[in-house]
Amino acid sequence: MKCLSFALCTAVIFCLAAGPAAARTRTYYVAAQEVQWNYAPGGINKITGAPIQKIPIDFLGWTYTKATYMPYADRGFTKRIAKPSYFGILGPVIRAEVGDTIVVYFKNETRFPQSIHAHGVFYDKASEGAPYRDGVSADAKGGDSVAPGATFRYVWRVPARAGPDRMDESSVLWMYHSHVDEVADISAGLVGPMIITRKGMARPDGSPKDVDREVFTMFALNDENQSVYMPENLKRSKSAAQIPDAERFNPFGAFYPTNEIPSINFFVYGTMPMPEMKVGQHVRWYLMADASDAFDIHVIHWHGNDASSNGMRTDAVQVLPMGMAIADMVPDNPGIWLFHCHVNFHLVGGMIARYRVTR
Ligand SMILES: [Cu+2]
Repeated sequence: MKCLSFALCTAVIFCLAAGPAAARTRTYYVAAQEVQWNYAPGGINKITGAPIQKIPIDFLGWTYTKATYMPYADRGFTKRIAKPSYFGILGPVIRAEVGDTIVVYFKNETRFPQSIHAHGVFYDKASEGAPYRDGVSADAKGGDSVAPGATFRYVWRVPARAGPDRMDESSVLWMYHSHVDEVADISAGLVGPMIITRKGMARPDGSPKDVDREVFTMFALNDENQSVYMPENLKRSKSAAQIPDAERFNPFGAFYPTNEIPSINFFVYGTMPMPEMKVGQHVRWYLMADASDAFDIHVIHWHGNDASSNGMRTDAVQVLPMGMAIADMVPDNPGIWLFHCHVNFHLVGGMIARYRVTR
């Protein structure tokens, strides 16, 4: 009996000493910047090999003035951190483990007021990133609208309710985005992923220990008509600039649909660089849908391999506007495989990419 008590005490002391990693503050530096973004770099459909054409009529081409969240390594915003090439203009991954605190220094380098509004985590009014009448004075809500050239420090706590629940795997996907003029800001491109990992399950960088490879994708019928930069983009095309306003905003007219671009990470027709993975790896796909309009419903489908999502085996995951889903894949089938939306007009319009599995 004495021996058992001793063993028990030793085990408890060992557990207390080893314990879960101490909560930490994870600091990020993110700037909003304007970019000239080409949805079809190279101009060749990588799925068919043919030149990419805009259907039905080309008014503005494939390049638009947009905005992106760009990560930096320092508070002076001098050392830019490279994002994976397949991210396009998707914002950087912000990570934390349950119990941590996230601090984001946000610098607005665009010409319009912008913000960061985070889903899922705990914030006070200063760090909500969305202006509206809530009975709180503007002085106490500095993050709601960050002026051009200004910097704001967002603080988000990561309580248990921001992390995995019973049906979740070891990490949860949230989004963050600008919310000053929500529709115009997101349509401009200011959106990105945030990953919260279960307590005790995070590597030092915050990624889940039980996952070998993470892939992040945003499916968007990106509505450039609603972008804060549309007036500027319009000036590029004489024929587009001459279209009367009433006709320009007619969703069933000749012009409007040509600026709704079915893309994955802001790429069309296979021009997204291929995410790479190996046979047997535990791959976690984070799947997001944009909020551009009511047609942002997507059926995300993989060829070649299947996945487990929400505890069910599938090769097609559905997401609604601003929906977030996770699918875990252990590829057993090497090769280059299609990865596309199964909504027909999205697929035909360019919402298609590839991924590569190697041995
Ligand atoms: Cu779709």
